[in-house]
Amino acid sequence: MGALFADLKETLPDGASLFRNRLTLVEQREILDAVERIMAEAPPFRPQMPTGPYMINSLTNCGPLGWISDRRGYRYEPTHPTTGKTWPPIPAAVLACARALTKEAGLGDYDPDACLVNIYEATGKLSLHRDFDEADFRWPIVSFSFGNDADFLLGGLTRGDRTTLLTLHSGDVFVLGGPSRARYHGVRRIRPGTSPLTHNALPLGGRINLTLRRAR
Ligand code: MD3
Ligand code: FE
Repeated sequence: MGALFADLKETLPDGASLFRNRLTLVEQREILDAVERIMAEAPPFRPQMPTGPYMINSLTNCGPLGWISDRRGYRYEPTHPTTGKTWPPIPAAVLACARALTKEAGLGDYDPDACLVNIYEATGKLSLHRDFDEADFRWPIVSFSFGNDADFLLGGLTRGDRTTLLTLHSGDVFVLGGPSRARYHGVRRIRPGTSPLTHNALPLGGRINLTLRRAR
């Protein structure tokens, strides 16, 4: 019994819902087509952190607000740091999927105003952090994964808390609400050759992650 159904439902903490393989390959390609257009209008950049070093992954944004970082700090801005143009809109299919799944997760209506596009090269990673540049943590974050698998770490409310390793696959959608919204998390590494998906928007051996947020 346990063996047959063990991997059908993963045990996740309160407020975290992982919708495995929610997007078909066709849907993934359509969203990456939209990401490619976003990148053409809002070129990916590697932000400098307030502490000095540059981030490992490049990023861009879509939606009314975009997350940026420079020597002055982490924040949301309505315009791209180098082009000065407003960010392109969030693709309708992404918004619709995020709204459907937050509802399915029991988290009610969702009205995100920011979408961060994280671009991982084959060697990309993201150190353990919390997302707390947003005004109201009652809004969930919804994450979409594309390309190679990511070894993802979900921690607790304190940096030193033990972490759980989850592998995020292309087509997975992760909803983080409730008390899990404030958890530490990070990406330990990308697993090369784990996705059949190739696309102009995807770095060779890499991965793209979209996170929708309500920033203000
Ligand atoms: C758990 N991105 O952009 S997505 C980030 O795969 C970020 O690119 C990772 O962490 C990535 O800030 C992880 C899944 C995710 C996003 C936000 C969370 C997990 C989270 C917020 C709280 C707890
Ligand atoms: Fe994060």
